[in-house]
Amino acid sequence: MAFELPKLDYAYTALEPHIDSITMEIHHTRHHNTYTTNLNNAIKGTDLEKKSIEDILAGIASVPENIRGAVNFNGGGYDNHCIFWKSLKPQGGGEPSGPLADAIKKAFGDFAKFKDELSKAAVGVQGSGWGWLVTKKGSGTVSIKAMPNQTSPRTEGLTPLLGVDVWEHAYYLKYQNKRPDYVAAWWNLINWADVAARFAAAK
Ligand code: MN3
Repeated sequence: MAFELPKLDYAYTALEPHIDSITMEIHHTRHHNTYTTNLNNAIKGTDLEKKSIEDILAGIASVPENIRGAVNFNGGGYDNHCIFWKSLKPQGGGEPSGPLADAIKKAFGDFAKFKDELSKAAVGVQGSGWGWLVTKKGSGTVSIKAMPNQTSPRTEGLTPLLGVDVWEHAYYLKYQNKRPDYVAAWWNLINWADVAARFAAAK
């Protein structure tokens, strides 16, 4: 079964003014679509066609060498963006509650410190990449991880919970080179129920 570009749960205009509609449309219909197409092309005719994206990325070391780079990049790009759209919603933001809030407090002291650290990690990515809140399956704990390009935290045995895309295609039309402003605005869109569900599933 080929991987499919997921439909968004909201309109391209729905995340205005924090993320503009043209950026949303191009990001989804072109960038995410291209990762999806190129992932499918890379795994065509291989056993990977029968695997989930989670298993493919977690097992990246055993992917045949001739397609490993393409699978790492496009598979990561496919999965990262699936998580990205789901983790956002119109009128999102605020703070999480429940076990996720407790884990964040335990790891960072309080929510403000966590927000500051994830923002710094994302803004500090050199070139293109992502800032992530991750967990290790079964641990019940969370941490921050900056990843280059489209490399998924799953390739390092981690489960991604919440990620901010800091490729220029994610913000340049509206924010130009002001990545910190984009990251600050992104916090207003977080769908914490979605992030908490991902954390609960990994516990
Ligand atoms: Mn992107």
